[in-house]
Amino acid sequence: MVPIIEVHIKKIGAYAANFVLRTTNMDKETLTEDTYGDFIKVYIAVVVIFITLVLFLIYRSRRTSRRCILLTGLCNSGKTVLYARLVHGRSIETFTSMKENAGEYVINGSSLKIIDIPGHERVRDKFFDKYKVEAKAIVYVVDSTLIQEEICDIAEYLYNILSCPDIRNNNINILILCNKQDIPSSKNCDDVKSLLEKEM
Ligand SMILES: Nc1nc2c(ncn2[C@@H]2O[C@H](COP(=O)(O)OP(=O)(O)OP(=O)(O)O)[C@@H](O)[C@H]2O)c(=O)[nH]1
Ligand SMILES: [Mg+2]
Repeated sequence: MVPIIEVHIKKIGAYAANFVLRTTNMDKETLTEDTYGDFIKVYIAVVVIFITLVLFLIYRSRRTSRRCILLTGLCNSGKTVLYARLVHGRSIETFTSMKENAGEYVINGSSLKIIDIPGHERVRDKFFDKYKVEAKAIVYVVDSTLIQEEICDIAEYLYNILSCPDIRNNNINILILCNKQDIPSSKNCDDVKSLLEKEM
């Protein structure tokens, strides 16, 4: 971006020098039309540089403003319960989410935005795409009681997230949360890990 701007500025500098030389050598009659044309060109160049600069600053600020933790995972894995515990400090009764929940989680004086992305296949990609550019980290919530039955879908969705260029190119950390450990039939973290490794 910077070299492009430099080249533009150099071009404008050269153009302006040329413009001054030409105008001083010209008759008054020929001056007006050409001068006006030159002025328009310089004006357009300045506007283009300005727009490029503004777009660059917007792009950079979007890249640096990653402060969201995305809660992702299949339906019923426990994302909304986790969200309510983090943001509201309590458990709630939940229903299948069809839209995201967003709230602030304050820790050690600084705050993070928590986004609970619905797990339903029809809507999850839409919400993930909306928030992936703001993702600082991702929590991939797994229902440890259903890991064997759902391993195919769990691995596929995780693979899609891992291979998303926005996530891969920005080294976004992903935590795999083995949820529902209070249920006796749940698989422990080592089992979940090896099942996922085998499937992927
Ligand atoms: N025993 C147990 N149940 C849990 C736990 N976390 C969530 N649940 C239950 O799992 C069910 C689904 O939880 P949700 O938080 O709604 O799941 P979700 O991931 O938000 O699901 P979607 O909105 O469909 O994507 C609810 O009945 C919760 O009470 C847990 O740690 N232990
Ligand atoms: Mg939910």
